[in-house]
Amino acid sequence: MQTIVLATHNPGKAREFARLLGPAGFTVKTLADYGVTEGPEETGATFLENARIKARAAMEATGLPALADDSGLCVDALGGAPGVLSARFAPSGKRTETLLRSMEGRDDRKARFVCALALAYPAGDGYPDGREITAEGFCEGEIAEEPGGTNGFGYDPIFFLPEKKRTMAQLTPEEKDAVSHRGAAIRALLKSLKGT
Ligand code: ITT
Repeated sequence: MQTIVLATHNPGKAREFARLLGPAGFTVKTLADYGVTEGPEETGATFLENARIKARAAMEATGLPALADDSGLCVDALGGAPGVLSARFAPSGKRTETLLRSMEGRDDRKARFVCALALAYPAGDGYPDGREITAEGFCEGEIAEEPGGTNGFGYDPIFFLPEKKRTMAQLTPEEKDAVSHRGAAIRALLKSLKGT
């Protein structure tokens, strides 16, 4: 069993990682297990840059392989916003409402969830600076007219999946994992890990 620490303070993400990585043979620890309460500043311009910043900081703080996720919602009609600012563009508890308001009267409601993962290893095994494995996943959908469902977290209640005719928050956890950006990114990461 390989132990990895999840470089996230978001409990919604942590739940999804635990259920996706446990069966793949990982022992999953959290930053709280190591008393790390603060994340680094997310100064990257892309999801991938921010994931690498968070993974490296957690690996350095714990000495363990660390997996970070930087993710968000990109809305076509808003020029890709909120994008990397998804966690910061409005106060906590007001984000879905703020986004719905900025979509009022817009016909083009296309949007995608993006998830970038970075797994940073401590130095060793012939890698003096440590090594890093990255992966990305996407999920196409639309911004709903109003929130629906109580599963998941974050923007899930306003992310409508036309093929499922439901919002992400109306899917079961297993259904979300099968179609979500995070599920896709983890499957890609596990595939590259197998190849190393
Ligand atoms: P960490 O940096 O500690 O991991 P965070 O919540 O700050 O936690 P991000 O900077 O990656 O993480 O921001 C992601 C934002 O996108 C945040 O507002 C989430 O609620 C939202 N988001 C990401 N994945 C999502 C998902 O599967 N469903 C709904 N919203 C999601």
